[in-house]
Amino acid sequence: MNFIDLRSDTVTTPTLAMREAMYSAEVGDDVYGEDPTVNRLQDLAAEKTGKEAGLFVPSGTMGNLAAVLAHCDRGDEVILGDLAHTFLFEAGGISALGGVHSHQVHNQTDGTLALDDILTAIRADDAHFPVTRLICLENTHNRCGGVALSVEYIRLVGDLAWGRGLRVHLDGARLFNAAVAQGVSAADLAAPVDTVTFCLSKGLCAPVGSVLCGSREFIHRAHRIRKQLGGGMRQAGVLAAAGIVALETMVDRLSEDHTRAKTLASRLQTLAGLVLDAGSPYTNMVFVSLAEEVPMDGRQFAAKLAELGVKVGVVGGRRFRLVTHFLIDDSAVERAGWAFETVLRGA
Ligand code: TLP
Repeated sequence: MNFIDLRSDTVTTPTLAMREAMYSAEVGDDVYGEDPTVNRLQDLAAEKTGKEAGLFVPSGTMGNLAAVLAHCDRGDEVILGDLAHTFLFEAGGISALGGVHSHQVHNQTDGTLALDDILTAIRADDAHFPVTRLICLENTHNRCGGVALSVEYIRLVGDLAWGRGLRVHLDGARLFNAAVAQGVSAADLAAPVDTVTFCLSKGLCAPVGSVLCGSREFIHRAHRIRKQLGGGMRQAGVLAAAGIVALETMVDRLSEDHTRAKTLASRLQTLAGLVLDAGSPYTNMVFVSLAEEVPMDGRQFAAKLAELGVKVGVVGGRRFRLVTHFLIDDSAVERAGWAFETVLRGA
């Protein structure tokens, strides 16, 4: 069956232009720093985020991990949201591999951390406490519905941190969705932070990879950590070539995914038995739950949808995440709406 896969934008596949670029990519050994295509991608990523340098890494998880490890020593503390991807879904890597202590602050529904909560979380200089070193933000915020953080808010956090000698890392897995949704540049969103990771392999459709960007000195440190993590790649130019096409041609079209998410949400909102999250969607994610009267749990409902050719993410007992992306066109949105209606009718 030809599935309509709304589980994530990670399911996108490389475009024809990417495959052609991969085929003809000039490559070298990147562990020697000699892959010209990787170097070009890193320079382009740095330019797009307004930072001095970039480091190509295999995944967003490794980008965030390398960033936290490069910012912090063992026993240092990072302040991050209790719904942050780095806290929830990165296998505890910052503590398992870096000995970094996480201090979770309540994530507001708009993806922010309240400034007062951050201030309260910053440790005093006392031998009983770990040393607060870093604040992590996420943009767009995955578990807060794909909401985008504004330049103004990120600047407030940056000012707060820098005034106290702390650093800020931004998990910008979907940084370009945040930029396109708000009509600002990725560099605007990254200006108030020290470092940023963004992913090439989500809405931008590249097959593999993320880029960690920051100062030249920081990236030099992160480069050694990437090696420690086993992330040194050799002729990685075949992957970086797709990443360059992603950055050059796939950013502006993200607005189409945002529009289709709105269309899908409007359609689902008309169906009795579904409750849309307040405000959803902000970007390319629709969060919707089964109403109490529907006599099925999320997994059973999702299995019925799959029988009709539609895959969705189940996030919690009765809640779904539907992510629009390059492979979801207008007819896919239509068919997804039809599938929800059909399963509800049979429930
Ligand atoms: N998110 C994936 C899954 O892990 C849930 C998804 O389908 O959304 N930061 C954020 C905000 C992310 O959403 C993700 C991936 C990552 C980091 C990690 O990226 P990868 O999967 O490349 O390690």
